[in-house]
Amino acid sequence: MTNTLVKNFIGGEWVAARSGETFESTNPATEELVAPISKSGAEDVNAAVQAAKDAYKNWRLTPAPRRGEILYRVAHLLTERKEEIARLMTQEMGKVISEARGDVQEAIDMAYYMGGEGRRLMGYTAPVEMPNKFGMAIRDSVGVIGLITPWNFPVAVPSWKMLPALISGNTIVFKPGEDTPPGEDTPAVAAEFVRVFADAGLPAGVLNLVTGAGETGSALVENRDVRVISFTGSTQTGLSVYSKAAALGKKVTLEMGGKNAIIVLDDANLDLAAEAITWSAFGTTGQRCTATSRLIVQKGIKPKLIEALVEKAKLLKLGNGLDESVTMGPLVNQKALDKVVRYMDVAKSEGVKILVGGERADLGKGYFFQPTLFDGVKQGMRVEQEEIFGPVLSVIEVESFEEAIHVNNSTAYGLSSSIFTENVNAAFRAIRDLTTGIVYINHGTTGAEIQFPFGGTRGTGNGMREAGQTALDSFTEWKSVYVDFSGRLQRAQIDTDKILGEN
Ligand code: UN1
Repeated sequence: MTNTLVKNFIGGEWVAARSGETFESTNPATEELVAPISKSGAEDVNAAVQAAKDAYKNWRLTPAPRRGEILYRVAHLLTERKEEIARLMTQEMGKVISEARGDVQEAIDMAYYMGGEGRRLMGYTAPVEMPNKFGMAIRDSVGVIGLITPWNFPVAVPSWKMLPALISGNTIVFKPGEDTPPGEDTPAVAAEFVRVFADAGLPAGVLNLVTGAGETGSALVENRDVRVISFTGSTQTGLSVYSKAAALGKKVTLEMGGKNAIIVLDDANLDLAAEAITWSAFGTTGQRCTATSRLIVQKGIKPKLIEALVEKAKLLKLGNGLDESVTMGPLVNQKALDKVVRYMDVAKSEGVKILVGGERADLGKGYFFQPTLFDGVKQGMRVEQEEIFGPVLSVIEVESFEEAIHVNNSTAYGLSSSIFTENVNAAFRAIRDLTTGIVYINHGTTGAEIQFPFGGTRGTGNGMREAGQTALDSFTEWKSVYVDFSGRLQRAQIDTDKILGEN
């Protein structure tokens, strides 16, 4: 892979950016080059959109079960190439290899799930008010879909968008990675993911890839032939995409930030909670939108739980994620590391106590930061409200169940939350009262499965959901169909009484 230029995939051809410009994708653990990448501009994006528009003519008419068969082949090829793609992912964005395999597995799961949807894509019929008349609502494709996806789940998250969009008969222009200067962070793995679709027999132009930075994404959002934008990434970029797309009347699916919490009540299973919190807070180096960044803990259990968490944080092994014994990789780039470092000053200025971590981890190379635990955090502090996106957990002590729920719900985000308790009544009250899109009982805040809706309330999104059946809502339009076989004019709402008893 190394040193081979990663090209755009447009109309079934791998082509360099028309400007000839490139940027570099580097390994965050070693700071070595992974690959040079094509830096695309509006002309590349527009060519990709045109290719997608041309391919749509046939793809929308391809029977959905046939489209599903291609998705099954995608699932098979991804299974075959799982290790290869996972290794490239670890090299490009740093997550440990076992997690990278899980990322690819999530796309395999989605390919099977949406492949099966090829024989469902269900609409519905309902009775109509006139005799000799039939009514149904069917899901229709939309056209060209624009995808803008993040680097933290470089295969799983694009798969949540691509697979439902494709099975529904749409064509795609895919722009991976957020606009982290100087470009995106996972273009090489995105290209290998797209190659799987091409090798599975997806017709030319149905899925197109353009790599680049912020201006590439803007060109996609601004192209009038792109009717839907599906975005996952930072709140700042997401809101800017949303407003630009809204001005052009586009449908937008947004998945943005999170400030997820685990609540631990006094009656919880302590060992289980400690293990789950460690995984949810420090897995993927805290760079999941579902990562736990707040621990809301009842007073009684707090001392023992904190002791267990400090112990576990110290046992994490930092390093290059390709080493199977490593349990925490680096942050994705210098900018992400600088942000985490800045939050240590914020914490100090807010009077927070650092129980463990709090500093860069010096491994010679790479963007490593120690797993960090903040104690004495109060609801409303910046470290409690803002998404840090690193291995940093704030501990907030509470007196009661009610206070825990209140603290959990008092952030600008609403993606996922969790509660550890052995009390079934408390568990069901929590399900009722936690105002996030995903709720876990006795399980950390990460680990959503693809057959259920994924997304959040408040500032996390715009009310849309990914995955599950709800994914189809982003990529289809409803078409209501009325068939009158009476041979005469039957006016709905007007001729109903007159016709009563006739057939
Ligand atoms: C994300 O963090 O952007 O639930 C996605 C999880 C994963 C997906 C996370 N299945 O943590």
